[in-house]
Amino acid sequence: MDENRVGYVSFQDILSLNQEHCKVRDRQAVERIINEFIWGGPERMQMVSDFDFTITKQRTDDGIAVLSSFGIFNNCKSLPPHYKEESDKLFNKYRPIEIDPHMPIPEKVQYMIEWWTKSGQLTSGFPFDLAEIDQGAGQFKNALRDRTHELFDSLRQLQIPVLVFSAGLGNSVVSVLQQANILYPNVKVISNFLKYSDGMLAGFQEPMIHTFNKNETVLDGSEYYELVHTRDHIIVMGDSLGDAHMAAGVPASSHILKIGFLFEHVEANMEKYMNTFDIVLVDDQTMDVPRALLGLIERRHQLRHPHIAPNDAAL
Ligand code: MG7
Ligand code: MG
Repeated sequence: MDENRVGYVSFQDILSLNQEHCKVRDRQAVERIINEFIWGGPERMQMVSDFDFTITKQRTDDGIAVLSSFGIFNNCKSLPPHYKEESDKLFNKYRPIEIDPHMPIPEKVQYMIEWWTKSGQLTSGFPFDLAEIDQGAGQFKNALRDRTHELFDSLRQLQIPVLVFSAGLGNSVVSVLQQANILYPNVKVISNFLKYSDGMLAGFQEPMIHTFNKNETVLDGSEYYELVHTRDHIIVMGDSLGDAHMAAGVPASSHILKIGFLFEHVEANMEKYMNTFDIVLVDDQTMDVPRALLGLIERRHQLRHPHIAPNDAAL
């Protein structure tokens, strides 16, 4: 990408990237990739986003804690008496392993498979009305990052496919997105969905999506892969270090821009986040940065295709 090319955008001119809480390790690399995105246009873009605490907020204005997608399920009233207790036991055993900074990933993978398997077994053999999830999820449709609606509206207008990729519970994810009115046709949720057999819950549907296989390799050969495999300009968003690898499995020539939302233990985590994500947003509870990037892509697109949006061409 030629810096002297007409229309080349410099890092310093993108206001949202120059905010104090927006940390970028390699400004030149980010500038280059953003210009590739702008020149490639919406046709070559796709977005891959985590759900829990990425589409939902890490911190709300009213201080109400946001439940995770599994948390929404665990909070349902009709679950068997010991369900929550057993589920908490599993969480207390496996969660420290999931985030252990010392254990090698291959070793963790075994434990994660164990966790999701045991959780599936626990989530079996009793009736459950999905309306309960809708009820719980409804509380959190207003706990999405500020201007999430605007972001999803732009993505829809530009016909950019969005993959919401979650190792959590898909039924909760879908319910929140649906009740927030952002589950547009260009949005696809890949996650763990409840399975039923003879009117009873029977664990989760295949394939199991856990923390360390949450990437586009699990999509191989799927319909979604067919839809996006030619879209080699990818924005990835997440709040956990593992989320940075969600676009693994796409062609090696792809340009991937990784945005990480950092909130907890900022000091202790900063170095790892900076080494893992291209852009690290510290306690940013908005979608303003991804929106700014889409805005740049959209503006150039409209200038090239003025017949598509004649009224906005002057923006
Ligand atoms: N996570 C993974 N599993 C469970 C579960 O069975 N119950 C609860 N409450 N949490 C679980 O959003 C994905 C995250 O959810 C957690 C099987 C893991 O920490 C995982 O990263
Ligand atoms: Mg998350």
